[in-house]
Amino acid sequence: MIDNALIEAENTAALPALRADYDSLGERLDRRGIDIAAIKAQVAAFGVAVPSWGVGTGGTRFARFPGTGEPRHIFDKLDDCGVIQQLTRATPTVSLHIPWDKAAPADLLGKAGDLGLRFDAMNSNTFQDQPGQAHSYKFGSLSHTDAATRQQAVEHNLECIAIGEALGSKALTIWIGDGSNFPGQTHFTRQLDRYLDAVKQVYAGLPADWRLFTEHKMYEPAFYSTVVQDWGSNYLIAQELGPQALCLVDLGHHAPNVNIEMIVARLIRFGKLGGFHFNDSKYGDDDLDTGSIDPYRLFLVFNELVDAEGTPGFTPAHMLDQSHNVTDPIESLMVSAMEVQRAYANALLVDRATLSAAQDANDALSATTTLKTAFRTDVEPILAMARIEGGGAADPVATYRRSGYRARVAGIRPAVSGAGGGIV
Ligand code: LRH
Ligand code: MN
Ligand code: MN
Repeated sequence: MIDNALIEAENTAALPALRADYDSLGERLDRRGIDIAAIKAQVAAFGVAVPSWGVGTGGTRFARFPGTGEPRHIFDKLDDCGVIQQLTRATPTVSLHIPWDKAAPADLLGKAGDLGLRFDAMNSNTFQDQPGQAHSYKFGSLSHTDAATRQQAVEHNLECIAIGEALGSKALTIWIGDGSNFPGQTHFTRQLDRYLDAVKQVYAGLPADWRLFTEHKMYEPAFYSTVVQDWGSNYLIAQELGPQALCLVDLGHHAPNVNIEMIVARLIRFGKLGGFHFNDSKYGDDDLDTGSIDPYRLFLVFNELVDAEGTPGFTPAHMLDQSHNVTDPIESLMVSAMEVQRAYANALLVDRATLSAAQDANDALSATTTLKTAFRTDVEPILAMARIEGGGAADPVATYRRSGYRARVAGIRPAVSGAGGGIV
């Protein structure tokens, strides 16, 4: 972890300028009828889960170029997640991927407890074969033509639930790569029926207070058709499964130019929005840092979420899902978590009465300007003040760099080879 004395020293140096910026922003928001302290409290209470797989350097199917001090196993990963939370105070939970993160639950709980972390949704993995596995997922998992392969995938998901129960998790996210690469390779309907039959067996194993998130993705690794390819199929699946099944929206899993914020609004309207995998993309499932390409889109998603706040039973899960190839993953994840918080804070500033009136009066210009006014407000002083008051750092990346954490762990964690490709 980072030395708290360093955090305090850096914060003390930053505080006079930050206080002036915060007060000035407070005055300006006050003129708009907004209480800055209330926004700060909402930001402070907001958290986004770190994906355990995000703290290692990612890779593409062409190559992986590891950084120094790569985490060796889940306990190193949790250490890195602990640093992210310590400095940002925006990431109190970690989302695990099984079997990548398999370890004795008591050890995982003990480590997380030491770091002040808890566990968010569990993720199953039936898109890769594991050593010693009886049946291959080359031609699918939960939708495979072979019943024994489907059964193996069902049992893996049930095992993920069992591990999650021991860890205090309350949700399972299922993403499958099942699909086809050639027209005619699979029968669309029979393949979906097999998937539904298998996923119903997983659903039947859910504890009463758990949720099942099904995650859609348009393509990749299947390049002609994918079983759970879009939000429409995902919605129909969740509907058929039952009330504990909800749809997970990964921002990178849509066709180019798709109106994601409108999908979010639709899923909210029908009570089926389960949560998010935040990231950003330019072309496909690029897994780039959240808000790095299109921060306005992220804001528009949060505009829908804030609009729906207070709807009974509306508690979407917020998780990051990114792959870091050219940055220090800890830095990327810290900045991304803060981008998510920023989008939330900006969305809280939307003057909803003015927006509604403009919508009802068909005043398109005034409506869109109302959103832009909120989006353009620099909320950084609110985020920084919430961080400092929560025990985090005014400038997490600067403090992290000064701490020498990466060099320190590089001394303990052996260098790894980048030979071969990587998927995440
Ligand atoms: C699939 C996905 C899914 C997986 C993760 C590693 O592209 O978004 O969430 O679990 O990547
Ligand atoms: Mn995802
Ligand atoms: Mn993805």
